[in-house]
Amino acid sequence: MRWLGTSALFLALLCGTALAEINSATGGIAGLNNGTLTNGDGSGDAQLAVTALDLALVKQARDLTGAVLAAGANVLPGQEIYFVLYVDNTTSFPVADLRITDLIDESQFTYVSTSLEQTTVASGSNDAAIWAGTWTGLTDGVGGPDDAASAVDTGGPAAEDSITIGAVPGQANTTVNLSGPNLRAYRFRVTVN
Ligand SMILES: [Ca+2]
Ligand SMILES: [Ca+2]
Repeated sequence: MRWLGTSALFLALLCGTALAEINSATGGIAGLNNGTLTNGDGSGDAQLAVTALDLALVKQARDLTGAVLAAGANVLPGQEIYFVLYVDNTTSFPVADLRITDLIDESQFTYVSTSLEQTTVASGSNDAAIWAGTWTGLTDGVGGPDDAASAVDTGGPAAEDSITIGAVPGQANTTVNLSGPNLRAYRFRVTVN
């Protein structure tokens, strides 16, 4: 028996600043008209400071029924669980070039091949509503003209361990944009080692 508390700590660490570079989401607000750039000489009617939209990335562990697993929940070797990653664009602006990277700790989990999926639901959707979304399959393969996500084996045990979504350098998929207000969720399955 394994305590998911170990995994939950792992998740928390992944979302912390120490390891933010391996589990992070970024996106820009598209379509802002910078008058300065439009006129090219600084005489435009507006000069906008464009800052990246601060998107919170949430990572959850769930059982196969979609129930969110709390820290301290028991999981058993051989049991399959889901990891869900989602970002909620609460604004009315589209987010352009969303990128997410998630590295699987292969000492604890083994990726289940071809289990990547995505859904888009209304901003503010709760855990149940996210799970009830219409999930569309994504391939493990990398790059256009494939789809928006991939899973790659970068070493260690012979299973995929690097999950990327969007145009992440080095494991680039098609560019991901997210209109607002919408919540985009991705999920994949792993087996507990
Ligand atoms: Ca793919
Ligand atoms: Ca591997």
